[in-house]
This record gives sequence, structure tokens and C-alpha cells, in this order.
Amino acid sequence: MGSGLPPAKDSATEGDASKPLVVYGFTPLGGTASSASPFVSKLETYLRMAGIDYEARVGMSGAPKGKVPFIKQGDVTLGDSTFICEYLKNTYKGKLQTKEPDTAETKAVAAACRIICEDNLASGMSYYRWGHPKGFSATKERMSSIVPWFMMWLIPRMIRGKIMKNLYAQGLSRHSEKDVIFLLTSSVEALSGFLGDKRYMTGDVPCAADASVFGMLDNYLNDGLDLEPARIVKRFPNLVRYVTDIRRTYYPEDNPSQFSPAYKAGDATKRD
Ligand SMILES: N[C@@H](CCC(=O)N[C@@H](CS)C(=O)NCC(=O)O)C(=O)O
Repeated sequence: MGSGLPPAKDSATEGDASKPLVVYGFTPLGGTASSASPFVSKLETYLRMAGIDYEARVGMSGAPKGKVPFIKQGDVTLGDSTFICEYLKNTYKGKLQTKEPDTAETKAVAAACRIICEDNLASGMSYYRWGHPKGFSATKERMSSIVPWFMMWLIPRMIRGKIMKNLYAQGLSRHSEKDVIFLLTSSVEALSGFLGDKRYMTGDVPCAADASVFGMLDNYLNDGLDLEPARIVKRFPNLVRYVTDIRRTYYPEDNPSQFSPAYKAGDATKRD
């Protein structure tokens, strides 16, 4: 690869809606409605908001970009939640129960919400779950239910090393915790300001940006790790109401996340 850009193919923009759609990702963490990955939660929430049928598989082997979520449909294999949502909007055109923004202002709000969540708040999540001593010990404890005991010393430290390298390059871990809290709080405050009294970020009907915001805020609020991110979101009652409403509407008790062990499709959540 040298020091330049790695080769990368353009994302598929449209597929065959008559073919089964399979979504790959991680299971939920603590009390999150969907996955421990806010990006997987975003995609599953978008599928539910849009009314698209799918089948979830736990795992990331075969991920075209080395990350989850990714999907397979017919001969298409596609990674990255944003490009997957674009693909789904084209593939299921005319059948979606979501409404994408159509004015300059609502488009700007949706883009800002997505970028705030997937850049700043995603780094904040890594900072607390993997960098912060209290978060790392809680994260390790959670991992002990899925990682064999003899790998428990190695695996969490390996993942932490990789994440800390990324966080240093991105810059967040170079700040004091007080400064990190300032950055995260101002981002969450912006989301709260965009939402105001509305039901969804751009009006009465959800759009893909709502899935992004929900995936991140549900992970901030409900991952059960008792960390600063949950305290930050709780300062904004309209965001807490928003997350609660989306959980109730799209993840009712009798239809839990397909990534959750509680989901029974036949016998259990499928694994690859
Ligand atoms: N931009 C990607 C981000 C996905 C992402 O960062 N996924 C993480 C889990 S939260 C992952 O798969 N990490 C594994 C790795 O980097 O090895 C998207 O929107 O799908």
C-alpha cells in the first residue's frame, strides 16, 4: 500500500429488491435496543423505520471494508452504513415509509446530525468505552460473556490498542477529560437544538438521519456502562424523550432487535 491511498471500489448504488437482504453486525450491549455498534443500530433502525424486510447475522467475517455493518443482497456486498442507506433508498424507491429531507434547511439539519453523531460522538464513545479506566473495565467485563476466558487478557487489550491509536490520530485523546466533556456536550446540545419539540429531526416522519442519531444516542444512554456519555444526554429531556419514543415505536417488546439474543427467528439469532 505504501503511503498512499488504498485501492477502493465505488459503492453499489442500486440492487434487486426481490432478493433477500442480509445485514451483518454486532449484538446489543447492556440495555441498548439494537447493537453495541451505533452504526449497526443505525442501519437496523433505518430498515425498521423504512419498512424494509431483512435478516440479521452476527459477525463481521467477509466485511468488504473490514467494519460492520455490511449487507449482502443478490450479488451485492456493501459496507458502510451511509452508503448502505443510499443503496436502500434507490433499491426500494417508492416503497419507503421514511421521508428524506427536501428543502435546503432540512437537508442541512440532516447532514449536520449525521456528521455530529458519526464523527464527534462516535469518537467520544470510543474514548469512554475503551480509553477511560472505568469504561475499559466495564467494557472488559461485558466482553467476558463472549470472549473465551483464555483470550480475555489479550483480546480487550488488542482492541483497545487499535482504538487508542485511531483516537490519538483523530485527536480526541489529546484533550483533558474536562475538554472532551465540553466537546461532547456542545455536540449533544446541537442535536437537542435541532430537534426542539418535533417528533423527528426534520419533522413528523423519520429520515435516515434519525436512524443515525438514535443509533448513537441509544448507545450513549442505554449501554449500561454508567459513563459520562449517558449523563450528558440526560441533561437534554427532548433527546431522552426522542430515544424513548423511537425505542417504543421501532423496537417493541414483541419485536426486539434481530441482533439480540432475545430475538427468535425459528430458534435463535443466526450466526455466520
Ligand atoms: N463509517 C462506518 C463506520 C463503521 C464502524 O466504525 N464500525 C465499527 C464498529 S462500531 C467496526 O466495525 N470496527 C471494527 C474495526 O475497525 O476493526 C459506517 O458508517 O458503517
